[in-house]
Amino acid sequence: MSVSELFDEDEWMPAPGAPADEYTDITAHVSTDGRIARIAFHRPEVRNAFRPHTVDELYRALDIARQDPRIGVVLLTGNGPSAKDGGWAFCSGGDQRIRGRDGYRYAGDDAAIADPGRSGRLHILEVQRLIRTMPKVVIAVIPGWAAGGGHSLHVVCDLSIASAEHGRFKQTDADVGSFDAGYGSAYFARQIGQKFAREVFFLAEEYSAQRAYEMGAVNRVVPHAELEREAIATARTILTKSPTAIRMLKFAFNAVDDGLMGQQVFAGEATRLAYGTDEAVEGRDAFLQKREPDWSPYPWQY
Ligand code: S0N
Repeated sequence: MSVSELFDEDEWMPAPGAPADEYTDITAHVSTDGRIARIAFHRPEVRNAFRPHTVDELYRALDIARQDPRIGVVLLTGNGPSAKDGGWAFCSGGDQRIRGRDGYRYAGDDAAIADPGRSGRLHILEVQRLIRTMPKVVIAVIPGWAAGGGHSLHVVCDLSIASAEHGRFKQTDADVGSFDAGYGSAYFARQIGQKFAREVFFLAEEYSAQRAYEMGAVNRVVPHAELEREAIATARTILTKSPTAIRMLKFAFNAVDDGLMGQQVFAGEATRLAYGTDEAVEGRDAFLQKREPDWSPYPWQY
């Protein structure tokens, strides 16, 4: 398998700033016109479970996409299928083989083991916050299992599109003694309602893509072979919209659940817009020119 069975080589090129061969646990591409990013877990033999190194790479690739002004949509997916058994996964959460008492150990990563400050980090939560606060639309493209922390990642993405045949959902946190007490659970309940969300966590049962759609947990269910084509088409529709309107809408949707952090992010965008007005320029110029500002051209509008 080069990248993934669903990967269309004609659509993608390696992401700038991070050549594909620099990554081991993920792949990162941009569309040939540079406007869509495709970032994928690349550990299909463990259902795309993430270890700390995976999370480091994921954060880096997402942050590169965040800073690229041409990119408006990020597709987050999982490569597959597994060469071992043909199974498909979006992501099965934290790699349980290297979980330690203090979080996640850097198994096999000598530099990190030598740096105690890096051990035991649960920095997948930093990835969740990056997805939440990046002014781009992030779409979870789910070709197989979304389980545990992988389920939480799809929850925090702006949209979710799942494979009809292989898309599977299961929140196993309580089976393995972990609990995503933030976006993965409380925000999930905002999406699908308290009863459904508690059922998903407390029973840890398996749900098909169709059932997840009926609960309101995914936006679209499409034939497996069509999954990435549909995701690209969805991204292209979003790219026809006003970038400013989309970013303000994303932060408006977030703000009500994100407390002061949500208000801060939204207000930062409002300030950026205000800086573009003559009124704000007058305030800046008055200070620099050591004079009183002249607000007379700017009425107290109602
Ligand atoms: C995904 C499941 C349901 C798939 O079942 P299936 O298809 O029967 O495949 P398996 O035979 O079970 O798996 C195939 C091979 O892959 C290995 N594997 C699968 N998942 C993992 C994993 N998470 N870690 C390590 N290995 C994994 C299998 O062992 C098997 O290997 P072989 O072939 O060698 O036997 C099923 O696999 C499953 O239930 N997986 C475990 C899901 C899980 O419990 N994940 C962890 C949940 N917790 C977290 O993710 C916490 C993450 C976190 O860091 C966090 C911290 C604080 C706050 C929030 C979070 C958060 O994000 O949640």
